[in-house]
Amino acid sequence: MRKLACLLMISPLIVALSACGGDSGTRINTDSNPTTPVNRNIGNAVKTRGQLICGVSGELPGFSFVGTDGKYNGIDVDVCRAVAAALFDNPDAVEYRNLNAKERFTALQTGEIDLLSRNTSWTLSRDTSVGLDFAPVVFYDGQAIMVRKNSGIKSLNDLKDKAICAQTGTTTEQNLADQMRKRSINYKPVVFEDINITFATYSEGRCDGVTADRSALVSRRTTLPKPDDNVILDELLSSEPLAPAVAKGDPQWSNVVKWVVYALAKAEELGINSQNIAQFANSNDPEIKRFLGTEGNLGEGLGLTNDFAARIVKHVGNYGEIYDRNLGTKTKLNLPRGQNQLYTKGGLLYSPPFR
Ligand SMILES: N[C@@H](CCC(=O)N[C@@H](CS)C(=O)NCC(=O)O)C(=O)O
Repeated sequence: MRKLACLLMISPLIVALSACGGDSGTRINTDSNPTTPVNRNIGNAVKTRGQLICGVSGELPGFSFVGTDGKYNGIDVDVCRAVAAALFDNPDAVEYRNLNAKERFTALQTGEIDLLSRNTSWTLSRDTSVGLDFAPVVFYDGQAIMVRKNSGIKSLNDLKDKAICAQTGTTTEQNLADQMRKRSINYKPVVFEDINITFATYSEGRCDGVTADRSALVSRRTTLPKPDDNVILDELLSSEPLAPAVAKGDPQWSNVVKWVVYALAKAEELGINSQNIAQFANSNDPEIKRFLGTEGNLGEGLGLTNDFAARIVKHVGNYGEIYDRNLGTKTKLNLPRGQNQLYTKGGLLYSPPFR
């Protein structure tokens, strides 16, 4: 799957390639209406199969990675687990497929995967010409650059004529080109399809810097031989709202994934977590009753059981629990919540009403 496509080229050519778009080769519905619905019922197919097929990276600690126990973990993995919990009352009913940046959209469009939960930025063209339906953002991010501490590089301007490693098929590659063009800075892009080769090339000193989503740099820095010898520059090159996605054309399935993600934030807002959920079983609060499915029939509208949100929280936890165990201050990544805090605490996470 993960074929190396190393391109070490001079800047103008690679900028021209980037301008063609990191999503090339993945477009669907090239007719005049790219959003023509595809007649599918993915939710039913998943239920019949008894297992969700989830596309992840598998190469990013904190997001999706295979741990020493041989099991996948990470915030992206927990989104897959939450969907499986909602469908099957079993978070383990998931088969994971590792996908690099270039492969990910095709896998969704061809139906190889049911859900893409893989540090993917929501953009206009991915919504339209690539034919994706994004669920709510699970991690608000931005692009950054990592350099060696002893390099003396302090900003993008210091990267003039330097080699910068990046992964192809990403917004990363495009944003770097935009930012350098905006500043009229010449640089040498060194791009690969494979994340391990991207970071190994940087680590071997063949690139002066490596660029990716800031969270991915924090994540991959933990895998470098001497993490502390590397520094992530403060300057952000873009906004990267990372969200799960499904193939366009199946509103019911899209709604399922969307409301599973909202349920994670809503549970945190309501103060319901995996440890205390039992205490809410007899709650008199109508909002909590609807959320847990002890009253009303919100789940049925999604083709799920009315207790779908309770299943998610019971098995996977609320957003805060997921964040803390994968990315929080007690983990190697040690990422402060920042924008990924609930709106009630100054962040951007906000669930519409469960009503
Ligand atoms: N969020 C950006 C970048 C996503 C991306 O693929 N980043 C790379 C660079 S760290 C990555 O995660 N690769 C993992 C892999 O190929 O498995 C996008 O959606 O284009």
